[in-house]
Amino acid sequence: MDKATDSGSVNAGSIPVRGAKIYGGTMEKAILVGVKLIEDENFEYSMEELKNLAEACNIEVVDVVVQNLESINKATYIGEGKAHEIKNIVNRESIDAVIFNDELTHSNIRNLEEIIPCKVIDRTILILDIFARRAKTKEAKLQVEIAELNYMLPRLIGLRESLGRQYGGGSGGASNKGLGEKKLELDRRAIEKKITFLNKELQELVSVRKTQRRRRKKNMIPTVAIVGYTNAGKSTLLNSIVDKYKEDDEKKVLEKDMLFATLETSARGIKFPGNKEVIFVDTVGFVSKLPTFLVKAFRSTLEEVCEADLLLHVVDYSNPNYRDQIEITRNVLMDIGVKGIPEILVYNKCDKVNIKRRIKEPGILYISANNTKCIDEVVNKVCSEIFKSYRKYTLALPYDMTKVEAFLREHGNVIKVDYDENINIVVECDRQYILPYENYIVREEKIYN
Ligand SMILES: Nc1nc2c(ncn2[C@@H]2O[C@H](COP(=O)(O)OP(=O)(O)OP(=O)(O)O)[C@@H](O)[C@H]2O)c(=O)[nH]1
Ligand SMILES: [Mg+2]
Repeated sequence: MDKATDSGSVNAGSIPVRGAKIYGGTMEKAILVGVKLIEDENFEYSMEELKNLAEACNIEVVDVVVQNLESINKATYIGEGKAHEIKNIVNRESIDAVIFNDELTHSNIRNLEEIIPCKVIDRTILILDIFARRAKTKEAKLQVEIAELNYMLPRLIGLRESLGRQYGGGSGGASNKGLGEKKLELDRRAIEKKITFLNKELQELVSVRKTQRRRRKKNMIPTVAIVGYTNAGKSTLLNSIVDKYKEDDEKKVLEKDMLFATLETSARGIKFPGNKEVIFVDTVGFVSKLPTFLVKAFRSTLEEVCEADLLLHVVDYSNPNYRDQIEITRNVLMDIGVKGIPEILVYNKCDKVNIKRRIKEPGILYISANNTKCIDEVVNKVCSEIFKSYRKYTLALPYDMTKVEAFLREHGNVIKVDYDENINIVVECDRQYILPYENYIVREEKIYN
């Protein structure tokens, strides 16, 4: 069977896209290139972030080239003159790669590589590369592979044009296709097939998690999704909560000072005092200009977020660009269809900030995720939001309803029981559990405001 038509045999590495797959063992030297458009206020920050992304790929940044433009040059992204300037630096400094702060089209890459004598890479490839390095579970690996193939698909079409010309085809209709063009057509079909195949495999994996979610929903255990920019401290916060409230020694999630430490969602069920059970879900972090097809590939993982009852939005308050990071996170959340879920903003890493010099905004939690005192504050706030429909009820039950006490112990926090002519129970719980016994309520009080 032709290799290219066998959906199982094509992998991202076999597709002729120059610049893709940059991860190797040795440290490479690179130049960063950015185009600053007039209205782009976040430009400096996005360049700094590009440097971090490069370093996460084991690349040494030797120089940074910036060009101010009114609009992007369609053929070469930067101006042609600038491309020649870069060529000189590449030759002088023995540069291995030039990295652009945006997603380049295939023809951009092709035109640039005609001038610049080294690899031309874009921001998307860097992000894909980091995701590929970090992916550990089968689910994460599948999602990254789907994203990589989706990145290649539109670029193949550009490649077909150039190869078609090269092999003498392209203009004479389907019957006169050049060899290169035919090969690429097969590659394109094979990639599409492979994407469908991988998506199916992914859905099977995801369905296990869906079943778990359904069970949780049935048991009405509320879910809190911990979301935010990469490296904000989401996993650290979850670990601190687990540390403090989990009786058994449940496995911790990975927390590390690197971009995209978390690529898979992990759920941890915690029972707070008073029989208040909550599932916390740690999620993949976001970054600016996160490629849409990558978000799409991770959609199934991120579905957990769409179904959460509350979002804990963790922010690295020590980062000067924390406001942009909030906005970027909210935009990605909107893209994946999150709407109408209440959000608690948690400004983290306050230990790194001289907080007295900043004005505290109301409604925001200022914490350090590794400080246990702060964890109580977070938990109180989460509980007051999640359990806001909880009330403190005093019931006077007849003696033929003794089973109710056991039921309420299971679903609520029984504070007191005494027996006179009735069974008198004081319990904190959700209204739904008390409804069958509402005729026996003698007092109802609010717990949270
Ligand atoms: N100084 C300080 N460091 C913190 C705090 N919270 C987290 N960190 C550190 O920040 C780094 C990133 O933390 P993680 O919890 O892995 O961040 P994350 O948001 O899960 O990151 P991704 O999984 O990449 O999205 C780690 O080195 C943590 O130790 C904090 O309150 N103060
Ligand atoms: Mg994490």
